[in-house]
Amino acid sequence: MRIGRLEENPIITTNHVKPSRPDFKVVGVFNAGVAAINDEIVLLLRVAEMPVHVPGNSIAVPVLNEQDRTLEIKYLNKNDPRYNYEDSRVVKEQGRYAYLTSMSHLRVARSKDGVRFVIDEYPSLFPIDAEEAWGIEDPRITQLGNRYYITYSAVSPKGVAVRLAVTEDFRNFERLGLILPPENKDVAIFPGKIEGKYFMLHRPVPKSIGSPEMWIAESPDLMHWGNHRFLIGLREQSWDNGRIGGGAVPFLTKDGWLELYHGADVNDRYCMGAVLLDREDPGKVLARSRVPVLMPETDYEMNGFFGGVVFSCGALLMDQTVRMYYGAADEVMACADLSLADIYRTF
Ligand code: MAN
Repeated sequence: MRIGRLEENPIITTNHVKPSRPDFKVVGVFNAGVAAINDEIVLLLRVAEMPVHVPGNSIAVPVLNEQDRTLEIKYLNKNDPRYNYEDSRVVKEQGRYAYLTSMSHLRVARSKDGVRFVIDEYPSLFPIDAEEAWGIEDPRITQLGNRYYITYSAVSPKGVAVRLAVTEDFRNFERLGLILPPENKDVAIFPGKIEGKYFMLHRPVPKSIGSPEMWIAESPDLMHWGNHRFLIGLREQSWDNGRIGGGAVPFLTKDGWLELYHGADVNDRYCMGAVLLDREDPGKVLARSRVPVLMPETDYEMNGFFGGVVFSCGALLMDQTVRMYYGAADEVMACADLSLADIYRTF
């Protein structure tokens, strides 16, 4: 097997995805969760959309109307001095997020070879209520028996919270509810109980004191989480000195749990790194990448909706190789095969 980025990259682009409504266009298909089911590889894609028709001098932002749960488009004046449009992902007002510029839903794509995907025509999970009014994002999929648990970011003016859903076939989904209040994201549940308990990685975003860093928590039932512990933090003068968070769902190797996490620097350049956690106590860190495992380099990683980003929500371990699916430049899906040996060399 050839190690490195797939030659077919990017494997899914916005042209491959049908908008959820005729007056919308797809601006990003990225940060997908991944699962192996029967003889197929399933990606649960984050699909970001924007209105097609935008009157001159304005920005159109899609939001879910909290009362009647229909989609509404708000028009903001580009010259309105209250708003700052410098970040393509968000509209800021006095330094805070006033709106997102796109709305995301989750959509299934299926493949026999893990490279060529057939994408569903319709959303699998679409924002449904006040806590999802600005969209749902960045799913991570954990298989437990024949059930696939999906954690995702529920974004609304109340903040970014974490919700849980479950499916057995990626056709019917059941929403189980909120597992972490705002602001938190980047949740990945470990694929199996450890010493009788479920574990998850999460990433709170402290507002007055502290930084966006990785924590770990335990649960008896996947819904109630406690015994929160700090896991790893930012490192000054490093590629991960801005914000870090869980990426792919951790998987077990003979050396312990391997987690591929994302780290951004203070200039919002997102790389992927690795952290090795103890098999019996995943709150114990055994090793961490000094240098990234993957950093934005190719054209599709450097240029796009938000350039300079590689961001994984899921990977599959195949013998000594890790097939990592990742969003590139917040716009397309890509894939890289990484050898365990190469990952360990970053420690
Ligand atoms: C960040 C980015 C965006 C995302 C918002 C809200 O700005 O990750 O892609 O839409 O947070 O979660």
